[in-house]
Amino acid sequence: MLLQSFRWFGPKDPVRLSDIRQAGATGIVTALHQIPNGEVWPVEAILERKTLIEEAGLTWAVVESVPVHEHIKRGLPDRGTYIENYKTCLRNLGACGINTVCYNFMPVLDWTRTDLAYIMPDGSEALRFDALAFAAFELCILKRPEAEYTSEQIERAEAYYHSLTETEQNQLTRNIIAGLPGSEASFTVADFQAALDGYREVGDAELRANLYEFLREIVPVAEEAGVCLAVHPDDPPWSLLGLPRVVSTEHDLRELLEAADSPANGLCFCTGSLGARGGNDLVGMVERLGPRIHFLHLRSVQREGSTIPVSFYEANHLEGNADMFGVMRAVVQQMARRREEGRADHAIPMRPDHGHRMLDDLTKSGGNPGYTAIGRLRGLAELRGLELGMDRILNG
Ligand code: CS2
Ligand code: MN
Repeated sequence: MLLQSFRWFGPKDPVRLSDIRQAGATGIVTALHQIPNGEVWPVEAILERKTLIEEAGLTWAVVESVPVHEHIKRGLPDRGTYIENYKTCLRNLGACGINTVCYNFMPVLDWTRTDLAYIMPDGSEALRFDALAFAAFELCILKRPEAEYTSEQIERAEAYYHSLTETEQNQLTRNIIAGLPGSEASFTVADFQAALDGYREVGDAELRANLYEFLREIVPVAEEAGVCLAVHPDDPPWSLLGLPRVVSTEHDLRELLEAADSPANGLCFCTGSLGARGGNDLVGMVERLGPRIHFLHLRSVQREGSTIPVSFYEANHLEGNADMFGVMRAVVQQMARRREEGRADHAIPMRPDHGHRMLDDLTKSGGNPGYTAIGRLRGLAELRGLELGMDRILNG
């Protein structure tokens, strides 16, 4: 069965470990967010966090994430120091018995949404990416000189921008650049443009080369340390603001796996991120790439069009565009195959990723958008039921 997990942002997270235990998860997904990107995670700090989790009757299943320093992504001359620090982190985590490490390779921005409180017909709140709002940010707030839009798109974006109050314009900016939960950076508009400028010389080919070089460096260390790497896909899975993105499609994932062909070089299969791109065949991807999936993020999005960039909102876990039944079938089959092969990692860690803000959580202030307790509890409960039914039907 899946190793049912919940993300926890550490002692400051308003969702407590005891809440997570009551939600029925046994695994914790967390990171030492207090340590700046690029620095080594000391063994003592790892053990301190691990003890906290175990004292609550849970296990630290996955590290999400050990962030990759921008100088590695940009391929700057001093990247060697950051790569060495990354290797030390992997060795330290492995020595503490933590065996799955998630990371992403998105330049500048981690996951991106324009609306963090999109009201659903049932009154709950979802996260949403609106392509028009994003264009308004790019054209009217950031005023990115090289932005590529047709004159009709520009007209619509400008009209949208002018329909917003000043508070709404500021909120849109904050939603995009102030850093969503789990992202390691937060910007002002001026810093943000400077961060984008850092990628002037880094296109698709360069970013791929930097990623594959990074993997060839760290995968042998991960193998030795007994750690499995799990790359999180781009969210949304297409280029934003002229930045390259190279972990968006099945082709990208295959190329990445081949760049360092070891079981330690694997995937965090996020159905929500990959599913925002209609061309990604989620079920087929689990069937074809399954042996290298080390971590699962299960959630669904509802797309509102078909041409990229498409608008979408985060749907309930069993609704929206993702064929969650088909994905779960392929996952349950993959785990059965692993048991037959005697693989130790047959219980794949899975978290319901995000959830809607609902019920009592609507009256609470603060908290991490997408990471309120009750919406994720609902997601986990639905996914757990789906898995149990699937497992009984397929495996008896
Ligand atoms: C997000 C990200 O969609 C997601 O899972 O919560 O923070 C994600 O965890 C990171 O990009 C992974 O490195
Ligand atoms: Mn995800």
